[in-house]
Amino acid sequence: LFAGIQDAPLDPIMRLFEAFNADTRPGKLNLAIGVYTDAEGKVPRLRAVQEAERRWIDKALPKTYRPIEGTKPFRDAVQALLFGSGAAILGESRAATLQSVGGTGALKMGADVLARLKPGATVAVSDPTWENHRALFAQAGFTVVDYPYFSADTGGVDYGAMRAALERLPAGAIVVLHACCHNPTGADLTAEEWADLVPLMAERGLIPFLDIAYQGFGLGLDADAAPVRRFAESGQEFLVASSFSKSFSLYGERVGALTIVAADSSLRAKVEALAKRLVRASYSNPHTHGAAIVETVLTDPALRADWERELAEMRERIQAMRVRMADSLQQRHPDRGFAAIKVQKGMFSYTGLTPDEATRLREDHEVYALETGRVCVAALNAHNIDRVLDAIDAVARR
Ligand code: PLP
Ligand code: TYF
Repeated sequence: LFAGIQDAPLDPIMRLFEAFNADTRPGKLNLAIGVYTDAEGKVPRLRAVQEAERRWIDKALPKTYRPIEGTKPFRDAVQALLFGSGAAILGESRAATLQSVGGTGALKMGADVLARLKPGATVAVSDPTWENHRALFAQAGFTVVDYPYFSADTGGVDYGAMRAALERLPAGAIVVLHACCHNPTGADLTAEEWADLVPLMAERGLIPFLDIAYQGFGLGLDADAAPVRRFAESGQEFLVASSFSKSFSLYGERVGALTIVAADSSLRAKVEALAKRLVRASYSNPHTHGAAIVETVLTDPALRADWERELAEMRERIQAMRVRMADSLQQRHPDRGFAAIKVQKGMFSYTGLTPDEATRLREDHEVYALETGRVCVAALNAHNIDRVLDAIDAVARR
């Protein structure tokens, strides 16, 4: 039965994660995986999350099944977070939101819905992108191609090349777009570029699938969702995968949501029913605990305000690490383009380190980065940053 299975490697993030866990050196430091740690190097338990959990336990509610699509307060809160609390689309009933198994589950549910509607379509992802995008859409039966995105010369987006490639895609192709805090590069489109891209997608008949896994980590909760809001205002149909893993520091609880925006409410009802049928035959009902916590924090005004404050603290802490890293490395290696780290957004940066440099960083300095040169800036803090900067300096010197 199993003999015919072909060996295939785990994706590089998971491979390094396993190597890190097996590493017995006491000074090992993981900048390879996308997890936010606080000033003391710990994965935070957010204050508002802890309070919501206490309330949840005190209520001791029965643990019955949740609706397939999640509760209405949860879905409404997700839409308000995405579209803005006073957005016109909230009253149009043309957006369906379903609770998902993290952001990954939202992408997978969206891929399964699209596979029914556009079998065999092309899915275009940015070059580079989060490792799992390609595998996930390929597994759902799509042909995955990439579009140019990152410019190593500027540390930003090569929007001209990206636009030209999108114009060449066939109508009906699905285009995966990182709404903010691009993983792995940290390079985001500008507001002007989004203003150009949104109508282009409609003109070309392309299907936008926005991935927003880091809302609040770039410029702020509203500013980071600006691309989603622009698509909503354009009237076109699109999908959005939200993840709350990072913004609530609830990675293992697997809380996310898929939002499908249709042209009108009757089409919304059709696609929502399709998504629910697919979920029913896939895992039947979503989790209770994590989503109940997120729902409480988003809907209770005091907890909401405290969460927003703590999220802002996380964002500002990352930004402070970016400034220190960029300034120090730029000064020591003015020709290496390290200054872009300061402009890049979110948890990651493409540092421009070569695979060989990343290997020496791991072997000689116990610092794990991806071979692509991606580092998780959100894992730096005042205790480890000097050591990391000296290590990068040392490997870049040879
Ligand atoms: N999309 C992107 C761009 C990500 O970086 C991640 C997680 O790292 C996800 C989706 C998946 O998020 P989750 O852990 O909630 O499944
Ligand atoms: O891009 C990253 O580093 C991660 C991706 O169990 C990831 O956020 C997600 C889930 C997981 C391991 C890695």
